[in-house]
Amino acid sequence: MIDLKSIGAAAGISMLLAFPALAADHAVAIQGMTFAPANLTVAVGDTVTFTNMDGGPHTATANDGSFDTGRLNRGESATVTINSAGTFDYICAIHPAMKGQITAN
Ligand SMILES: [Cu+2]
Repeated sequence: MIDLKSIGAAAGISMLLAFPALAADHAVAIQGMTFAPANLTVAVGDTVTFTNMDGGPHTATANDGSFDTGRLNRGESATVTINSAGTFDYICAIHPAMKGQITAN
């Protein structure tokens, strides 16, 4: 595992200028048959990590197919990357009444 913070600190400010902004990771919990937060705004290139806190399995599956965690059992996580701008509605493929939305700018 490379520690980017350590590299940046060692190399000084010029290193920071050479790197594009680092993508952020956003956490979404799946708990009580809901996505929390259900609405999330991210930057293009950011990642979203979904963690299933429920006893039963869930997914986070974009309606347009742009991302899909696949089946997450209890305690499992999956990270997806949001590669384009737009508004992405998603559901749990196992429980389609569960809905969430990610907006990427
Ligand atoms: Cu579900």
